[in-house]
Amino acid sequence: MKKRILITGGAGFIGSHVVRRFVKSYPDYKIVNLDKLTYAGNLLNLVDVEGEDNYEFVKGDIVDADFITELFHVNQFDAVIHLAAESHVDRSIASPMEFVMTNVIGTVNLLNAAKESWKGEYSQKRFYHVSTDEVYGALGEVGMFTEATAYDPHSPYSASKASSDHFVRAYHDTYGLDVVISNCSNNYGSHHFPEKLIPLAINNIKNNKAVPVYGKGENVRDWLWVEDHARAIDVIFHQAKTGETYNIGGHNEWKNIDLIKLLCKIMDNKLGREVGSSEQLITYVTDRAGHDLRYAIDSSKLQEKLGWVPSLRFEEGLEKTVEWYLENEQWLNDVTSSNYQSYYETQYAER
Ligand code: NAD
Ligand code: TDX
Repeated sequence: MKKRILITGGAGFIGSHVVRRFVKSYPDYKIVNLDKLTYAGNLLNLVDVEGEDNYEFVKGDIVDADFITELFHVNQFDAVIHLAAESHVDRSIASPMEFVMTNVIGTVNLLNAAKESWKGEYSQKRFYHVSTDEVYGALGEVGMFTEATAYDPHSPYSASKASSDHFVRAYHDTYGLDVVISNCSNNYGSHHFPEKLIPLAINNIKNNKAVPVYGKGENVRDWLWVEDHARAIDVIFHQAKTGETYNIGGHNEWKNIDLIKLLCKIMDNKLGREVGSSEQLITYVTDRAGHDLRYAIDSSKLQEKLGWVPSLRFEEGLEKTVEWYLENEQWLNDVTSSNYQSYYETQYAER
């Protein structure tokens, strides 16, 4: 095997796309997927690669420092691609401590294990930290986040991700660890857990349930096809210089309400419903606390230096996404039948 790569959070939404891409594209890499299998981790996301020789799944918690140290000792990794995180903003408002533990302490545990295990060979190793555009805070009507934008996180989620980014950079500056960070905008696509806006709306429209839109629906997000994110991670992992940061985004800004209306149209069409019927499910609910108005990513550095460009138009990607959810009813039933239901009831009961 040419490289042994630890991918954390590989059973989650983006992680499963990254694991699939690396296992299939690099048969000479050994991919070890470490995941705690929280409510968001689902091994059904990876059934198509679970039998591959170059793939191994390990269940474990990045917050457990002894376990992480031992894992590095046994596996002698060449690189880490770190995606494991608590990722949902609303959950971070309800329970911030879990975000501190996994996103901050978990990341520092991984950095410590890499620092110790890779001593004397930092230039041949790489620690890739996957982060978010939310660390930059919120934009007004104009402007975009660049790699030089100052951090200004507002939610416990984005504050925990910002903190982890700072630790990753500190380990580069202080100890010389080879690190790379990317900050990506909102992803969408298959295997997205239905607590997030797009899969939640698809699931609710399908079941003729209210589609909750926070506030007036005027917040803007910049949406990227998840497979384009996985491809960007591949390119950056292999080509970025040590210590570099790359923004990843789709140049694809949508007001939430416009996005939901487009989704309603696609769903009416796919479900053979009368045009306009799904829109009647839209229900305005109490706004998210500290709700960032607008995110927009300037990804020109990635496009110009490494030649990455998004591959799909949003309308096309959204239609493919809807098709995936309608064709994978069992997946949706499995994830909505357990813990998720009680979370859903608590989250929306008071709105
Ligand atoms: P997700 O919630 O779908 O998946 C997270 C995965 O991490 C799950 O499989 C979960 O079981 C695992 N995990 C959580 N805590 C763990 C722990 N303590 N130890 C080991 N594993 C643990 O998240 P996602 O949307 O796939 O996001 C992946 C990464 O990408 C995160 O770091 C997130 O901040 C970042 N990101 C996400 C988006 C987005 O739009 N979803 C955008 C930009 C960046
Ligand atoms: O029911 C809802 N109604 C609603 O109006 C939900 C769940 C969300 N929203 C709004 C809030 C946001 O403006 O839709 C927008 C998107 O919300 P989320 O899907 O929760 O995503 P967001 O908060 O933007 O964060 C996502 O993108 C950046 C991911 O969850 C993060 O992990 C990533 O870092």
